[in-house]
Order: sequence, then C-alpha cells, then structure tokens
Amino acid sequence: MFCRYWIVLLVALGALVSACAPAPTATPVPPPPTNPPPTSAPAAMAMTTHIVATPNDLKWADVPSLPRGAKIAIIEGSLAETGFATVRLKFPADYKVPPHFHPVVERVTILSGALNMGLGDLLDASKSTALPAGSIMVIPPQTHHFVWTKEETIVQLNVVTPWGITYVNPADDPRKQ
Ligand SMILES: [Cu+2]
Repeated sequence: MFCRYWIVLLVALGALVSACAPAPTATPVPPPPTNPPPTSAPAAMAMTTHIVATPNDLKWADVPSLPRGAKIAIIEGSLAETGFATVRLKFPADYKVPPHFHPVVERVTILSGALNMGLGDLLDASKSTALPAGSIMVIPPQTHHFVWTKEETIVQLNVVTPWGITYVNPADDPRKQ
C-alpha cells in the first residue's frame, strides 16, 4: 500500500519534470534580425517581379542636381524615396562634377569610358585617379570628392536611398543657378 503510493507520486513527479523541462530536440532560437521586418523593408527589397534591361531599354533623362550634360536612367527604386536604387549615369566627354558629398554610401561601378575621381574641396585634375571600365569605388557618406571625364562615361550607382548631393561650394549647385 505504502509502496504503491510512492510509485504514483514518482510517476506524477516525472510527468511534472518532463512537462517543465525543455524538449531535448528543441532548436536554438535564432537571434532577432538586425534589419527591419519585411513590412518596413525598402520597396526594392519587397519586389515581386524581376527586372531585366538591355542597354537599349534604358530611358535617359536629364539630372537637375548634376551639371548640365549628364543623363540618368533609373533601373530600380527611386533616388528620392526610402529604399534602395540602381541607376546609370551617363557623363559626356570633358565633363566635371565639382567637389560634393552625399548623405549615404555611394557605390559607383564604371561600365564604359573612364571616370577620374579625387578627394578634397578643390577639383584638381592632377590629384585624380583614373578609373577605367570595370572599376568600382565605394565612398563613405560626407566624403568630399569630385569626378571628371575625358570621354563619354557610363557608371552605375547602387545606393541606399534617399540619395542626395551637396556641393562644397553652393555656387556649383545647378539647382541654384
Ligand atoms: Cu559623388
């Protein structure tokens, strides 16, 4: 009688322990994502259709924020809205973008021609690096830099947006001219 009581107690205790203990097969909980949840993800990341464009598909337009002569083709996203954008910029020969900086990291891949770039507050062609097609540069936010061309040059920007450009010398800003 006494023995049966103990067996019942032990079985009940065992059930209680196994109910409280973590399941032995439980997988570790992954750390929370550092990126925002999908509901607030950039539109480009939430895209549901693919984008395919040959060079002939690109539609070139003027760029009010760059000195006259540059053209832009939007491939993905919008430079003005929160998200991510892929765009092409076409600079004519003998073109200059005076010293300026951006609020976001600028990733520039040179696709054709050659882009000359330098750092600082003065456009000094002798202190430039020539970047032929196939080159890439990644410029941190707020870095003062300038670019210029000798020949027509096409580059691709892959940037977190909103993107922007501020000229070191406000008089260089074509939006204020
Ligand atoms: Cu720039």
